Amino acid sequence: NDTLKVILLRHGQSELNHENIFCGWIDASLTDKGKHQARNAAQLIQKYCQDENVALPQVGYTSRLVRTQQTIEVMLDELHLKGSYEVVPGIQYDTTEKLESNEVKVLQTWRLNERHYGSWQGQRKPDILKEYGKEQYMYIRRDYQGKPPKADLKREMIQEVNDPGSSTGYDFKEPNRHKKYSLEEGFDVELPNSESLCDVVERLKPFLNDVVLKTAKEHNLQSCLLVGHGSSVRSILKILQGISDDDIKDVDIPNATPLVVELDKETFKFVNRYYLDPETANKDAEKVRQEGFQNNP
Ligand code: DG2
Repeated sequence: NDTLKVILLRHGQSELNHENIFCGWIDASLTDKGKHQARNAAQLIQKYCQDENVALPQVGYTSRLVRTQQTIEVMLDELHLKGSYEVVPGIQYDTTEKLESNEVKVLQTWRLNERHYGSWQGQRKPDILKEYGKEQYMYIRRDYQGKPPKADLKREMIQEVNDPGSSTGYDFKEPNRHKKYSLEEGFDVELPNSESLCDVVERLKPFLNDVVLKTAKEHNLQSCLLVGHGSSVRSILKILQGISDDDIKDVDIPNATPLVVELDKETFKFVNRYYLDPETANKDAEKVRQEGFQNNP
């Protein structure tokens, strides 16, 4: 088996996905449906690995947002695997570190976070569509260079994590209660307060090369699992498959639907890409595209 299987997944449905609200860096939890989707994704991956005679991922990656972390936790539970979790604040990571055979190493990085949706975060998609009009709405949502207006950085970066049940994850009354990104702040780059897809590609590229692919090569891995968001999964696809700035506009990623990218093990050249459940994936991708255009989520 001469290809590396990079298994990509967007997290399961979040509370804000359910409410049709732009989420970005807001720390929304998974809904029950989202957890169920994660279990289903784990089963699909297990079946695929058995059928293809590929080892299950020994290394997984998530963003620093709770919806990807919950997704991988539920998946590992479904697969009866133990996870060991570590935050990687920059791109310096010792890829030679030993992997334990009885557990999955899960590395968490802000570079896999959703695109920072600036001032659109926390706003209902139909309201933004009404305010900006169809053309601007789709330009900012899907054009490679489309960028929402900046958010108030003080409010965006300081997140309240003591109340996982709150749908926004913010505490506007006591904004200093918890600094979620204190590890990363001042580490190597300034954290964003609004991003285009192009910005996400730029922040992801070094992590993909220096950590994800290097680790795969170092340990001769057959597979790895990346759990990200709509925009971070699109960015990874763009980078690994070499999709053009123009064509990436038409790619939409549904929740918790495993997408495999096969790369040549030596050169990391793109070989193939496919969804494990293409029928559901295509149907759900179209729904993602239409978000905002109907009033009900
Ligand atoms: C969605 C993507 O990201 O929204 O930020 O609301 O993957 O974290 O649920 P995710 C958000 P669209 O760009 O698809 O509108």
